[in-house]
Amino acid sequence: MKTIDITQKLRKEMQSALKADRFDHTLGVAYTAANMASVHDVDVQKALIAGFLHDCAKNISHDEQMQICRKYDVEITDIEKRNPALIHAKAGMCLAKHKYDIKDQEILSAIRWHTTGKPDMTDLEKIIFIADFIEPNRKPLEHMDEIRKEAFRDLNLCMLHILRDTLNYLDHIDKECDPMTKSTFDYYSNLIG
Ligand code: DGI
Ligand code: FE
Ligand code: FE
Repeated sequence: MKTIDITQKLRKEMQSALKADRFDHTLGVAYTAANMASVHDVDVQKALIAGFLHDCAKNISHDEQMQICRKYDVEITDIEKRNPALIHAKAGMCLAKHKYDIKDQEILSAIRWHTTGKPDMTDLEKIIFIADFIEPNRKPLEHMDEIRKEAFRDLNLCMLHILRDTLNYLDHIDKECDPMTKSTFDYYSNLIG
């Protein structure tokens, strides 16, 4: 199948798998990621595919998301059990691989890490993480104008900015921070200095 057919097929599959507002968000992420990819010399088709699939498990119940992870031997941490909104990244990677037949490890990894990030990400991983935050349907958070500009200028600086705001936000709403979110922040903080 040609790449254009694959992306159109995934788009249709997401339209039926997701609720209307989540599908709108998904389109926003896919097209934002594609534009960022062309600016940062990353494969545009991979960015589109990862964008379309990044939240593919989002409208499945948390119980079923856990079962999907168990089925494919992907471990769920205690913090994920306490904060099940985190699990859709791992469940999404499983579905991308086994249901939507994605073999590209870089795409699978971008889906896997789109919620917490991780230290030393590839440009594609950073693009999906950032596009998820800045896509046009997102509520305009504080610093959004600046973060949107950074997304097209400096991926590492943009990662740091988003992670700093996310840690502050989690603290503000008294939610437990995943150790990986904190490690990702520390990594980009040290990198930029
Ligand atoms: O799936 P989206 O809504 O598009 O965005 P996302 O994949 O970034 O997931 C957002 C959810 O994940 C939201 O409920 C906040 C939560 N989240 C992200 N990082 C952390 C976190 N929740 C906790 N408890 N700790 C984190 O470090
Ligand atoms: Fe998500
Ligand atoms: Fe998302």
